[in-house]
Amino acid sequence: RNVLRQFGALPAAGIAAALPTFARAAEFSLKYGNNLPLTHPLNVRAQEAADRIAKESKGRVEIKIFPNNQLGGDTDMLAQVRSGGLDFFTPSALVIATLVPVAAINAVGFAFGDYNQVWTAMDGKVGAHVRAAIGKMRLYAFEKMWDNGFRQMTSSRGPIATAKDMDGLKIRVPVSPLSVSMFKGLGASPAGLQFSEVYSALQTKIVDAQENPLPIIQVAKLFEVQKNCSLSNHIWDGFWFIANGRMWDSLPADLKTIVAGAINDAGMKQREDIKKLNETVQADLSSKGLQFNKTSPDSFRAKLREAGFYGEWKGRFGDEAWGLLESAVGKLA
Ligand code: X2X
Repeated sequence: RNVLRQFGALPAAGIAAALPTFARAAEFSLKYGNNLPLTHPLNVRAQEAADRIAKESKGRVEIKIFPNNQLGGDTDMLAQVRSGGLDFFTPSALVIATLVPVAAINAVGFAFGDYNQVWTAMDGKVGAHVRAAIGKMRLYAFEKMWDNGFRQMTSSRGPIATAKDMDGLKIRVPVSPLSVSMFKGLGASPAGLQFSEVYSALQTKIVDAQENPLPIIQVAKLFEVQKNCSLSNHIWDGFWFIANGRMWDSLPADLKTIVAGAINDAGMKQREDIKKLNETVQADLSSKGLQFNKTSPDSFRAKLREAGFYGEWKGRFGDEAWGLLESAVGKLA
């Protein structure tokens, strides 16, 4: 991993003499892992950030990206970024919530009406509350959250128009207590699976359905193994760009400024990419055979209320976080 850090106890001249090629390696050689295909805007913008960081740090910081679950699924990467085996990771809010429960606050069903509400909350007090909680786990969360998107449901069983159509539906959800609870509340049979397993689980009909934002359905080619897409906008989901806390603390201040500046700027551009994609992705997926339908969100909300979903999660997140969310989106339960 970091050659100079490993040999930090040796006299510098000794290293240069013994290991001339290593001496030219970056001072901080860092690994970033994520769960998305290389073509997703998250990877495109992360590579730009890595290039900018290499340039601005004059080669002192090198970030190598491992996309598409190359280093294991989300659960593995979360463990690795905690231990220091990985330096950076971008878990969805749903996924980091297995470690930092309040991080799922943005994923409360049907909370956000639009992106204005999303970024006001996540760049404001809701985001600050979550970042502080992530910090307590010895992880550093960069300020700007990256966009995953509004989650939509796809199925090979037919269109979902109202909550009734979800009865007993075998649907894959991320490994996240909130997702499982929400889809149980809607009357479905959710299975928590890592994203690395989704395509084959759909292909082999272990599950009939899944839910994800349209850009993911596109880049992960889920349209190949699904027939219908029901536009439900049931959860807004984003990625926290996080760093191992010990690594982050060990970076000199000037390098922290360079790294954070590049990553936060890239995140803002990535949000714009998703916004643009949102304008074209439905037409593209239609042309590939996915059949779209609108849904009746009121039927889902009513079912969730009836199931006690909002009351339960208000209790689990606590009054402070719930209050911050409601001040951004209005009364929820
Ligand atoms: O696993 C998913 O569904 C994904 C890609 O949206 C997340 O990272 C939560």
